[in-house]
Amino acid sequence: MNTVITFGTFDVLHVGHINILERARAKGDHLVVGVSSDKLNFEKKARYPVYKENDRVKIIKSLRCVDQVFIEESLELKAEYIKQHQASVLVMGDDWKGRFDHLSEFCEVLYLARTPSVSTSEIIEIVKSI
Ligand code: C2G
Repeated sequence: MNTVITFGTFDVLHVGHINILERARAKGDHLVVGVSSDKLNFEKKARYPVYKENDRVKIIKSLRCVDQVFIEESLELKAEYIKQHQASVLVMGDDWKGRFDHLSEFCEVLYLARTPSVSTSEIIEIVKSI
């Protein structure tokens, strides 16, 4: 089995999320997704996601391209998660370029181009303004 692992908040799911998950899955034959916890998001972005972690997990789990989902409790545990899931590839969007290069001692590290012109924060702003 060639396991690919990726991480994200995946709040207010949009096509950019689907694109990266489908492209990540195509790098192997089993895709494991670490969905970041509400607490981790608050620490990272000083706000809670719109959708709660259990709902975000349920949504991501329901996607055809996703095989397994767990909650990412800390940004610092990536090496442990990679080993635990025996991942051979880590995929991240290129907004994280360079940030996880040190993990190449455990698996291949790939940064894929983000989908332009769509983001959760922009969707939140649009909805607020309606
Ligand atoms: N993404 C993308 N194109 C967009 C928006 C997002 O390819 N237009 C990708 C991001 O690059 C990321 C994934 O979708 O790889 C999830 O994005 P976020 O939910 O914004 O995740 P983030 O808050 O960056 O959390 O441990 C790392 C974090 O958990 C990543």
